[in-house]
Amino acid sequence: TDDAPWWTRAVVYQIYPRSFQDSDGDGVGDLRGVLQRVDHLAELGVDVVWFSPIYRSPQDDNGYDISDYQDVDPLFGTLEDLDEVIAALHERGIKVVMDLVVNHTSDEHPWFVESRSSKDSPKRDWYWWRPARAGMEPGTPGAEPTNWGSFFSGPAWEYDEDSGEYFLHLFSRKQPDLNWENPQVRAAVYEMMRWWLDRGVDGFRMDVINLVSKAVRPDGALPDGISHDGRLGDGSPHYVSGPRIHEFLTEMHREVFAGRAGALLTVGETPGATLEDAQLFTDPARAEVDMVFQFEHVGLDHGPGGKFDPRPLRLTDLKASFGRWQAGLAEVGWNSLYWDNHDQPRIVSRWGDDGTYRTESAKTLATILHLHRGTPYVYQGEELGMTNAHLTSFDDYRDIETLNYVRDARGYRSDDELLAGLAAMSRDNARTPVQWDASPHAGFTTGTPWLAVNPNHTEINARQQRADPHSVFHHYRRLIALRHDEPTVALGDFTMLLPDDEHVYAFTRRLGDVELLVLGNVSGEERLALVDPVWTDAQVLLGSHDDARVVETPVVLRPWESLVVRRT
Ligand code: ISL
Repeated sequence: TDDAPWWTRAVVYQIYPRSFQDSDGDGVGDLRGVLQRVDHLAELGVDVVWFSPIYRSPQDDNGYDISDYQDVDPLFGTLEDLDEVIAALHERGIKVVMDLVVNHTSDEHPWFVESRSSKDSPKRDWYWWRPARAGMEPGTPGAEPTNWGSFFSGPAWEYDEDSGEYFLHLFSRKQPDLNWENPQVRAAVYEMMRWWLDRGVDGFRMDVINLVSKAVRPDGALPDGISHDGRLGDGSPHYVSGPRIHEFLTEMHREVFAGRAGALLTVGETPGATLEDAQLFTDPARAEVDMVFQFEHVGLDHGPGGKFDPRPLRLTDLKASFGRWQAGLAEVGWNSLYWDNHDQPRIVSRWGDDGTYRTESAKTLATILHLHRGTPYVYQGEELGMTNAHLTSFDDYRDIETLNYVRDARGYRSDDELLAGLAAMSRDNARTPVQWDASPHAGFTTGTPWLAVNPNHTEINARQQRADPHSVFHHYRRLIALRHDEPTVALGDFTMLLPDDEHVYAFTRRLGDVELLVLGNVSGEERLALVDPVWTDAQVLLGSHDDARVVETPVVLRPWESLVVRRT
């Protein structure tokens, strides 16, 4: 176990800078704000901080639309501020991972400005320019080169009148897709990545990296997707983990990481990736990435109408999914473990109870996740048990995915239905400012926050929780310490128990002579867990309820109670 990579014992903390801490009163979080809060991160004990994008950007998608990869947006500060942040984190033994958004740039990036300037531009081929569908009048409905829909509603093609051609954008029309078929594009990306590593960063979280290879035909055409309404089709089979994706990642590894890979952390964000894809992406022998963010579990509560039509989670589905990924990446590869990020609703509201049992359910969901085999990710505020925003009006939302969806869906869903879908699933739920204290705007800003602070900050905030040993914060701190101190958490084998139980999540981890049992009651009622009598009188390492106890079998679990038990 001594030769296992360092990140098997590590916990990563994600900062979404816009909502973390504002230092200058403009209502938007910034890098000097991060400096004010490094002690919070050090006390929590995390090993790595991943920063969502702070690069120059028109902010159409909150920085995931980049116009200069090698500068900091004035909204967040300067390159010098970033150097200070990196130094302050390094001083505390915390590594820094940058977001790498290279499936697309902003339409205001000089590369795209040049590419758009003329059909003869030397950079024309850096993006996906295509003529109208054969026999159709350019710019008219249905004349797009393919029927692909964008992730952010509407077609994935934007018509450019000046040249009479369309460009591809899988996300917003201000996020044109780069053409990775062109070797100059790849070389420019790798050069930029080396520049960041030379500046002292410790790795990358690679935005939608499994979408960069498109299934282009030898004649340059892109295929239509299957369409259910005769209009927009599902193009994903033609760009999710496309034909050259492994070739590109191997090349990136060789060109950027070779020689320094051991000290770095690389994680690919891979929506739609299957377990089989992930085995290839994360097999160390192939030298692609260390781990990926897979999306299977965060899709389990999507209904027939998609993410904004949610249905209740069945715990047995979650167990089947996680159990399969644990087994599938046991021999080769590695899992990343997450509930939350800036795109997902808050876990305590989603699959926990953000009312009566908020503290207990936040702790229990955290325990279940962190005791799996893989590298856990904590999204800012998750360590406080922050809840969804509970917004009640369309005007309160800021997220482009949400706003575009509302514009489209108003034609076929009632306002009440829509508002319920957004309240449950909108990305803005995760993006309300971090709740530092009970003061106005929660200590986040002295100005007007870009997105309203959750009024529950008077009860849920970092100051209160740091002072309370029974808080969600201290539970996360203990989980992180447990991963550092107990090799079985990092490297033990995983065995799922009680796969058919709809309320109790149960599994063991084993390394050599040490075995851990994890039990979590994922419900608001008392539940009984039938476990092997060998666990009788075993020692509880960590519980959601602070009255230390030993195990009697069967175990009676109080509402939302969880236990981590150890025996040798
Ligand atoms: O948020 C989503 C769920 O509806 C996804 O479709 C999401 O857009 C997808 O996971 C890709 O996410 C990443 O790339 C996007 C950016 O908007 C997200 O914030 C980012 O995490 C485009 O860069």
